Amino acid sequence: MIVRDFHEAKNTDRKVGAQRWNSVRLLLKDDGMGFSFHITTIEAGSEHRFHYKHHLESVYCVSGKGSITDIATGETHEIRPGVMYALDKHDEHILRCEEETVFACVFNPPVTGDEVHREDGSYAPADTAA
Ligand code: 9YT
Repeated sequence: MIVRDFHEAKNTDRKVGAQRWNSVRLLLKDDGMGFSFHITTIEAGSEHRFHYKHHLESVYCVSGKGSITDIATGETHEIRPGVMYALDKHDEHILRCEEETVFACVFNPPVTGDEVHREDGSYAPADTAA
């Protein structure tokens, strides 16, 4: 069994961040679960364009307020606590957070821990360098 405390993990290199977001990766590829599990916090008043071309991701809003726009369809959905979105088609999207917003996120295949967003908003495939 693996047991980890977010409040401890956030003070280690499990916490990564870039422009106006941070993410505490509670499970990574080397944990052998077949997915990674992250708690992501996005700053109030920020907007992010992501496109996980090589990963499937589902995201559950724990707290905060915002919206997500599906670039392919132009549809915008409200994000509030209790809402989940799943990027089942590797959907390119824009995430806007009006308030600081906290998400629980799962990636398949799992993130290794070294990924940073590339110019196109993606992370590298799991079997190549970040
Ligand atoms: C909300 C969202 O897309 N989270 C993605 C995970 C985060 N960017 C990370 O851990 O890299």
